[in-house]
Amino acid sequence: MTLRRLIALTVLALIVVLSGCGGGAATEIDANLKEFAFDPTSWEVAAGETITINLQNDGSVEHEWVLLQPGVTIDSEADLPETEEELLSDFVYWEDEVEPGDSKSLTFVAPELGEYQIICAIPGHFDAGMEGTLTVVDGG
Ligand SMILES: [Cu+2]
Repeated sequence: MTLRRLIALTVLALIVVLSGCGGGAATEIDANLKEFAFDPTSWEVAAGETITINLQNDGSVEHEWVLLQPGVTIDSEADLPETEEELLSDFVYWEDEVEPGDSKSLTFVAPELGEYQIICAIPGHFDAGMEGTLTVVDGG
């Protein structure tokens, strides 16, 4: 291998590595859930990207990772609707739940640019502190 070819390959490898970083926005995120918090409490992803989320429940009861719709935030559980049907149609952009001690990897498509509230919608959990933020940035 000539030196010139080695340099060319090195530059190519660097471009591949750097372009994979996408300006800091992840296409794979981890979320650990327990009583009564998310870890971490904030995530950043790129708009329109297919995001893999690795949910892990380190707690002793079931938990949810619920991404609320654009423009929808709650201050307390009293703001949530009475029925599951209304919750899903008017509040939830994407959600899934995980049993205690269990983990799963799922995908969702990141919504438009903005800041989104993440909650656990199981009664008592949001008010106890299960809240986070998903920031959606331009993936460029
Ligand atoms: Cu919970």
